[in-house]
Parts: sequence; C-alpha cells; structure tokens
Amino acid sequence: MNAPGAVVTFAAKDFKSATKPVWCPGCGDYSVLAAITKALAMLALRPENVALVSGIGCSSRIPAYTTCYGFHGVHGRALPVATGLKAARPDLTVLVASGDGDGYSIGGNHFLHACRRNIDLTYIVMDNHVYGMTKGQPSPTTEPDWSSKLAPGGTGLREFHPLVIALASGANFIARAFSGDPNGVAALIAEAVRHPGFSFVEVLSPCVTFRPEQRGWKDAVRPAPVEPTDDPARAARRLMTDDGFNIGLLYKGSRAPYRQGDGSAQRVEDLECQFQL
Ligand SMILES: Cc1ncc(C[n+]2csc(CCOP(=O)(O)OP(=O)(O)O)c2C)c(N)n1
Ligand code: SF4
Repeated sequence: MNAPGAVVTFAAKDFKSATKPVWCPGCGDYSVLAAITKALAMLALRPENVALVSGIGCSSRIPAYTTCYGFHGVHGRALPVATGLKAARPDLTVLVASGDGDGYSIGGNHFLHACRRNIDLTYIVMDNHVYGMTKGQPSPTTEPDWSSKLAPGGTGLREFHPLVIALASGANFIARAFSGDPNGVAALIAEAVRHPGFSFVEVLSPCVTFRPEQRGWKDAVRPAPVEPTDDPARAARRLMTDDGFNIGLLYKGSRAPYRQGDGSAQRVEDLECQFQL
C-alpha cells in the first residue's frame, strides 16, 4: 500500500490493458503501442488523465489496448472528436491515433484544419502506405508504381506528402519516427505531448502482411542530418526534398496554441442547457 500522500507513478505496463492486440505477428503497430505507453510513463501521467481517440483501421485499434480513456470512433473522424473533447476537457492529455487511410484519405480535410486550429492535441499517424484492415488497397501515401492484385500496375497517382501539407496548414510540431525504433518513437511522442498546440508525429509502421517489402525500411531510415528548424521556409525546402526516411523532429514553430476565449466563450454546461427540452 502507498503511504498517505505518496505520489503514485505509473510504469509503461500500467498503461497497457488486458486486451490482447489482434494485429498480425510482426506488424509495426505493436511497437507504436509500446512507445505510446512508454511515453506516457516518461511524462509521469496517470491513465485517467489521458484520452486516446482513433478512427477505423488496424492502427486505430490502439485505444482498446491501453488503460486510458478511449474512443474508437468513425472512419476518418478521430480529429474532430478529439478537438471537441479537448475543448470540453482541456485538463485531459489527448492523443489521437490514425492510419494513412483513415487520416489522409477520408480524414484528410480534418487533418488540414487541425493543423490550422492548433488545438493542443498529439496526432500519431501510423503510415504503412496501404489500407491494412480492408486488405491492401492503395492509400494516399502509396507509391504510384506499387503493383498489387487490387491495383495492377500501380495507381499512377502522385503520393500525398503529409509533412509538407501539415507545414502548409500551420502545424507547429512536425516529426517523423520509425516503429523499429520504439525508444525513438517514445521520445518524440513525449516531446510532442509537452509541446503546446497541435503536434504531428508520423510513424513509419510496416504492414508486414500487405507490404512485406516494408521490412526493409529498417535499412532505409536514418536520423535527420540537420537540427530541427523553426523557419517554415527552410522546413518546406527540406521536407519537399527529403526521401521520406529522415527520422526525428523536423520542424518546431512557436505559433500560440488555440485557447478557449477569455470568458466570452460559453461553458459546455451552459451550451447543454440550451438544448434541454
Ligand atoms: C465510412 C467508411 N468507409 C470505409 C470503411 C472501410 N475501412 C475501414 S478501415 C479502412 C482503411 C484503413 O486504412 P488505414 O487508416 O491506412 O489503417 P491500417 O489498417 O493500415 O492501419 C477502410 C477503408 C469504413 N469503415 N467506414
Ligand atoms: S494487416 Fe497490416 S496493418 Fe493490419 S495488423 Fe496486419 S500487418 Fe498490421
């Protein structure tokens, strides 16, 4: 038993629920789950003070595997749900988990406006360049020449560049991580949570079932060769020209996060009253 008044700290394992993940053996998302729980322990947070919001996809299953509050919502809508939650409960640490299909395709519009609004959320996108859950359709980040049974010869479509788009939309914290380096992912997530405002952490997380060649990402990734910049023009040049495998914090700006008004904004309780019949 803890002594009265003793500060209870939580280890990474305390943030893991008893629910066993159903991901394929070798899926990168296992490491991302481990990194999230490690980051929450590093931040000395308590499970009841953290909420994880997600959409739909293999990656979006993450909230169920933690002991934090969780909301496994509708495909592509994790960010608006999380935005509402954070606006109503600014005391909670809100993390949002998504995949490249969930977050950049059906949820792409919400991504732009979350970057622009700069509400204090940490957005973790597990990017495997494919729709894993629905059996391997190309996603916005799929290479144009990736040929598969569902897209013979490839889509021929230019890839979506999430980091550049985040920068252009006003995101202030832009990082890329690799699931094969869970300590690195945990450190970046912890830094993202500490950063005030919207923080975007794109995690390259291989889908070993539909993109087995992504096992080779471990040889492709490298620490970004330069320190993070706070200059958006320099960051744009770097992000436009990198090959997608530079890992680390790549851009950190200082635009003030969105805060609820100075008292002119209505309290949630008052708004609810207006809808009572
Ligand atoms: C409105 C709606 N459209 C389509 C689907 C089917 N669907 C479920 S998950 C998914 C794609 C998930 O891909 P991604 O976000 O990349 O996650 P992954 O499974 O690769 O982690 C799709 C299209 C759905 N559930 N709801
Ligand atoms: S289908 Fe791909 S993304 Fe989904 S659990 Fe299996 S390896 Fe992971």
